[in-house]
Amino acid sequence: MSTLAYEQILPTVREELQSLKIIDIHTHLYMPSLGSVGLWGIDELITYHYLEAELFRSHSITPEVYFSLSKTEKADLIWKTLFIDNPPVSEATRGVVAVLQGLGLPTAGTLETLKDARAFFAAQKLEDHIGNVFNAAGISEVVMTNDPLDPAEYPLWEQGAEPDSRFHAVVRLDRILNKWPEHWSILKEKGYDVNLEATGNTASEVRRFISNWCKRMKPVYMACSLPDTFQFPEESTRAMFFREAVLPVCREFNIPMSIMIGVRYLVNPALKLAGDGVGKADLRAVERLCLEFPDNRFFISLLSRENQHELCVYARKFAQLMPFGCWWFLNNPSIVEEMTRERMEMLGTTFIPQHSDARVLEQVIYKWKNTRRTLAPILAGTYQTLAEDGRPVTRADIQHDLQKLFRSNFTNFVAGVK
Ligand code: RAT
Ligand code: ZN
Repeated sequence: MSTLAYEQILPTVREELQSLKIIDIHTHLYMPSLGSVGLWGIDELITYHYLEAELFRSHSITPEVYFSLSKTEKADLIWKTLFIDNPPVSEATRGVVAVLQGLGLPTAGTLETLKDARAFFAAQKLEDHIGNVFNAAGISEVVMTNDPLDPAEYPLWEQGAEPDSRFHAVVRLDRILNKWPEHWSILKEKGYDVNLEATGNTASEVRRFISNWCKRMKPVYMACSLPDTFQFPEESTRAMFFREAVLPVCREFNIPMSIMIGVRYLVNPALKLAGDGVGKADLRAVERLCLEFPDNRFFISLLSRENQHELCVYARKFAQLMPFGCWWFLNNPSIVEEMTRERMEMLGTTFIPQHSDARVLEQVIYKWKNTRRTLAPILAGTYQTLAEDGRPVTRADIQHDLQKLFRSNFTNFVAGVK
């Protein structure tokens, strides 16, 4: 294949990014057999917790009154405040506009627009709609977040929820690892010999519980979000479960553990899901995990912008780390640009640039549109500099790298091959 002239590089990257089918490696979307756990539609899009946080900056309603409203009333209020009374210029509000546009719907800031969107979604059949949305977003598969202690979800798995090849499972361990006092009794009721103090057989029984859920869900990895104060090792049930239950099960099933560090949970509890904040983490905990468990692999995403450079350095030291995504408060073009440049400069193409974290099905449309738009000039700039330094690139080079970044870095890391 012939090498690309300097000015062909950006359009070629754009074309290849456009036709690429991406694997979305972390979402809160659900296969249809998990029923109402999966959110979709205009009212869910408008009441996304990223937008709820923005409502309270532009409207005097208190969280208490807001959360007592019905879903439709909440959506009406947010639409009026953030889309009619103000132009939707923030990242999260603009996302709703991009979804409407992506689905061919009107986008103006009027009440009519909301009515039209409601009518459109009311007419969709979920099964076909999922296919249309995946197509519009340019994704082939998504990875779910499946907590075996989520009361809305686990009974459906126990009844044998039908798998769907477009949706991969993940055993999410937040309730066990971060909220043991509130959840140990559920394991006890299910016949596991555990106690609140996590003594006696508790660790081995937690291991048996997680292992049974891996058999049932066939996860591509296990995952947990962790506070900015996360330490390892430490005197805690969490550290003990990591060492004696979670990481051994990862090795047994040959799957990675995903650690997402840096959340300050419920900084403002009144805001509920929208109430979490961010804090800088101590990455020595990650260093110690890598040293103590060289046979485990870790997907890793950090919430604090200040931790990103340090993570790149650690990834250069420990090949068992796979940095992924620009998570949550970092998923804004200005920060995505900075982080992705830094990662490419320090790690080449051995990372996963982004995941959507979509909570509402149609969000994948705007999140992946934004990622493609932000990343194209960054990737092209890298190839242009390389060409200036004497190694012009071909279309095949670009295809090779995009396949790695958005597909095979994930599939290979999950399978444990390089
Ligand atoms: O981005 C989000 O929606 C957050 O609320 C979290 O769910 C985070 O992504 C997580 O997986 O913990
Ligand atoms: Zn998430």
